Parts: sequence; C-alpha cells; structure tokens
Amino acid sequence: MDYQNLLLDEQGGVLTVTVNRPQARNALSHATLTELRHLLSNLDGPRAVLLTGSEGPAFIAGADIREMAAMTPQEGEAFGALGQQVTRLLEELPVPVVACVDGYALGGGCEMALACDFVYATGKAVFGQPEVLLGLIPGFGGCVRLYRRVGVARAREMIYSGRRADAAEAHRIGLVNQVFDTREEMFAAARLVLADIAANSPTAVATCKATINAVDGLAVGAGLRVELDAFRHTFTTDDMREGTSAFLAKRTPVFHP
Ligand code: CO8
Repeated sequence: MDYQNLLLDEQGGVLTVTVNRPQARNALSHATLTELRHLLSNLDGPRAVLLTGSEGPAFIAGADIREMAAMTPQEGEAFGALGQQVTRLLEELPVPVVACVDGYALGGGCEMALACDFVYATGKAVFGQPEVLLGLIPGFGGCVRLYRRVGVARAREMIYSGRRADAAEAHRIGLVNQVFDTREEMFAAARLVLADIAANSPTAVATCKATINAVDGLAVGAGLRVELDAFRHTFTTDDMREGTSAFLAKRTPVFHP
C-alpha cells in the first residue's frame, strides 16, 4: 500500500510512524486510519514502534470532524470500528509501542496514545477527550482505556467535561511517563528506552505485554492463573535457557529476535 498520510522511518529496529496531515492537525481521516490498519496488520521485523505526529501544534487532533459531520449512523459505526481496530492492533503488537506526544492529543489522538504501551511527551502536550463538545463520545477506546490509566473518577471528569489536561497534569495523573523540554529530547529518550528493552529477551517482553493485556480487568485470582501459564511457557523458550545460563556464567546473554 502506498501511504499518503503516514511517514515511516526504521532505524536500529525501531519503526517510527508519523501521522502526517499537518493541514488538518494530523486528524485521523478514514484514509489515515485505513493506512494505519494496513501498516499494523502487516508489520514484519521491527523490535519496537514509536508513534508520533508531524511537527506542529498537534500530535493528533482527533478523528476527522469534517468527515464525521456528514456520516450516517452506519458510516459512523464503521468509522468507529475502524478506529477501534487500529487501537487494538497497536495494543496487541508483540513489540513495545511508545507514543511521543508533542502538542494536542485530543479525542482520537488521546485514544491512540492510550493504546500505546506508554507515553512520552513534551511540555507542549495537551490531552483531552472533547467529544461531548461535538455531541459525540470517545469511540476509539477512550471510555474503555482512559480510566485504566488515570482512575475512574478522573476519567469521568475528563470525558464528561471535555476539558484539557496539560503535560504536567497528564504526567501527575499517569497518562504520561515522562515530560521533556524539547521534541528532540523526547525522541532521544524514547529511542534509548526502546534500545534498553531491545537488549532483553524479545519473547519475554512479548509475553509480558500479552500477559498484561490478558489480565486487564480480571480478578486477582484469575489474573494470577493467566500469569502462571505465561510464566510456565517461558521455561520452554531458548531465551530463558540463554538468559539464566548467561547470568550464571557471568556473561551478557545473546537473544535472537
Ligand atoms: N478534524 C478535522 N479537521 C481538523 C481537526 C479535526 N479533528 N482538528 C483541526 N482540524 C483542521 C481545522 O479544521 C483547520 O482546517 P482549515 O485550515 O481548513 O480551517 C486546521 O485543521 C487547523 O485547525 P485550527 O486552526 O483549529 O488549528 P489550531 O492550531 O488553532 O488549533 C486544535 C488546534 C486545538 C487541535 C484545534 O484544531 C481543535 O480543537 N481541533 C479539534 C479537536 C477535537 O475536538 N478533537 C476531537 C475530535 S472527535 C474524535 O476524535 C472522536 C474519536 C472517536 C470517533 C468515533 C467515531 C464513531
């Protein structure tokens, strides 16, 4: 597929995906979401993904309001389903996905960030779910995922009011892991943490991610059973033999992707 709304750059196993519609503040049009779905369904090779928006006022200013304004209920549902597929694909990739947010992450933009493993931001980042101002609701997973990050009372307040949270607040409430002064510092830090992660067992990292996803919402007992199954599985892997024997031999383990 020829991507018109995405820029791709792979370096050292990290695929940087930049949503590139600066004229619409990187809003998620149907075409952009279709491209993202195609890309994420056909990823082959990268050890990590960094999701960002083209440089400017916005990370992603939400779903495309101009397109939504003319949609029938059926079209709206199909559009919502497409956005949900994209967030689910991000969430279920077997490699870490970091959102790098420099500017507005509103509506569907905030929801894309919420589907990533964690979020780095600049001081310019602004988060919010302003859908109710448009007579809409968060439809790309905001009602499902925001409270898991920030707690249910904060999520309700943000979603019902549609108010914006600046980078400092987003950091304080757990929406953002770290805030950086500049875009360059943010990307450098994201690449550093992804390089650290890439030095670890890829199968173990993928199993951690799948397990954290699988236990989400389960009661403790049920979650522990899922974790135990995954833990048992690690004993079948070459990486576990390599990692433990390297430790005992006081050498650096060598893991293969
Ligand atoms: N969709 C379409 N176009 C947009 C969007 C958007 N979300 N955001 C900005 N644009 C366009 C503007 O229309 C404008 O276009 P033009 O130049 O042709 O007039 C251009 O981008 C520049 O916009 P601004 O002049 O407003 O730029 P500013 O830098 O002054 O402001 C903001 C940036 C604060 C991001 C502002 O543009 C804004 O508030 N945008 C809308 C934010 C918003 O409400 N987002 C939520 C959208 S709803 C949503 O995401 C629902 C997700 C779930 C959908 C489920 C479907 C079923």
